[in-house]
Amino acid sequence: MNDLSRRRALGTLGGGALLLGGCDRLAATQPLQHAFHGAEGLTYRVQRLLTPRDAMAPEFHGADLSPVFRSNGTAMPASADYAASLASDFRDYRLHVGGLVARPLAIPLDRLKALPQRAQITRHDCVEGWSAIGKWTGPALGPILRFAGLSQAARYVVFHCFDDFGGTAYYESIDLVDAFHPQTILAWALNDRPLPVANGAPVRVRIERQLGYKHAKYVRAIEAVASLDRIGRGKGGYWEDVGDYAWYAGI
Ligand SMILES: Nc1nc2c(c(=O)[nH]1)N[C@H]1C(S)=C(S)[C@@H](COP(=O)(O)O)O[C@H]1N2
Ligand SMILES: [Mo]
Repeated sequence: MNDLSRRRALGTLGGGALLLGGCDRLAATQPLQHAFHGAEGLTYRVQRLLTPRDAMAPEFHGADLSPVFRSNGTAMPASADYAASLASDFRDYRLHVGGLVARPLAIPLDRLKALPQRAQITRHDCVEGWSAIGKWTGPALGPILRFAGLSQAARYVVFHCFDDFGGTAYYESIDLVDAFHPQTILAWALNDRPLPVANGAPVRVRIERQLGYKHAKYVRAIEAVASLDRIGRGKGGYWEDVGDYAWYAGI
């Protein structure tokens, strides 16, 4: 797709009602992560030296797809809001993009599907020791942030989810290197079908260079922030705060 048609497709974001003005321990499979546990900045810098952060995650072929892409963590968010939205086939769903942006967005599902799409067959690695290969389809996150007018002050992107664990909604965050990585997409399809509820319907993020818990399911809102200090307990994600997982979970 050339720049012009990309801009046109993104232009559709501006129309109509759209613009308004929101696991357990680290497994032995991650020795590096584990060794530097507690020295987050160091892990991050070491990883940066070992692999360029903009390198692509390996992509696979149709023949490699796992027969079943298992679900992990929440398989059905318990909130009444979510149930109502699911019952209406997510017709009332809006992906909110806010925080440090010039133009907050509320994007309906059909608009997300009308944007330029990326499809990728990748391997998902969960720290609990399982992997699965799936095909994910959705728009890249970067152009959406750009369209929203991401502020110069923004350093991180936070994903707020519909599901909660004992009253705390699941959340995750990434830096702008991952936010603008071409394989970071807002997936609404798994294996060419709308995302099953167990895998995060209607929208889940794919951050292919990081471990499974970073791939927030049931995304309700995306918030651009300058610091993670005021998000949850400050470590940038539900499991980071509660389970002491590493914020940077590069693979
Ligand atoms: N909102 C939300 N996102 C989540 C989770 C969750 O429980 N809630 N679990 C995480 C973990 S630990 C993994 S491994 C993957 C599992 O994705 P799947 O259910 O599609 O296999 O989602 C991640 N994202
Ligand atoms: Mo996981």
